Amino acid sequence: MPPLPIHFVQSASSLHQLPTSRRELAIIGRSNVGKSSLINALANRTKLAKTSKTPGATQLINIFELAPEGSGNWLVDLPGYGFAKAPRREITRWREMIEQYLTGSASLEAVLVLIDGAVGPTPLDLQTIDWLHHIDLPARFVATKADKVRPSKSKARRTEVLTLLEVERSDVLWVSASSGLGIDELRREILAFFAED
Ligand SMILES: Nc1nc2c(ncn2[C@@H]2O[C@H](COP(=O)(O)OP(=O)(O)OP(=O)(O)O)[C@@H](O)[C@H]2O)c(=O)[nH]1
Ligand SMILES: [Mg+2]
Repeated sequence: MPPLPIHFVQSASSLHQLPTSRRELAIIGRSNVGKSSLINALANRTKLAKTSKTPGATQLINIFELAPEGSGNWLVDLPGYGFAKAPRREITRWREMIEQYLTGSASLEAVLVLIDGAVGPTPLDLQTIDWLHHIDLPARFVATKADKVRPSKSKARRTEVLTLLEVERSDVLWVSASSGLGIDELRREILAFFAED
């Protein structure tokens, strides 16, 4: 499976700054879960989306477009939630920006919800998933950092993820931006998502 041909379009701090698109798929999850790294892995690039060891790397709505230019097929990288070290005012501003985008974007049709596979679903993850359900936004679950889960813990962690999310095995795709596990499968799913009429 070739890398996804993705280019950066623009950053925005508000929904109103964005041009119209054809279809959007947003990536959400805790700060540091690996959202931006996943975009880089999908594109097989290292610096397309900004990543960082410390949480809070992504602070704006970042629009990436699938080729060709002007297709209007957007992969949207968002700031993470649960970044407790930022000033309270910043946290509120980010939350409002993300919520405004997720509830207000007309062409947003689904979200990839990233769960840190090395940590397991947190209460804040579960709360966010409930809220996505509440606003009727279809979610595909992706467990990240599979390479960080020790083989001896892998089975238990996979079961824990399914139990806490209350979903079936096929509802969670395990990936690793480092090893490449699951990346081809996700590329295929994303292409299929944008290929629909
Ligand atoms: N081992 C391992 N580390 C990963 C993986 N994906 C991301 N990381 C690391 O996790 C850290 C956070 O990655 P980011 O992609 O910046 O996370 P993010 O979700 O975009 O974070 P925010 O922008 O702060 O919300 C970085 O140090 C990455 O190198 C992975 O699959 N395996
Ligand atoms: Mg990021």
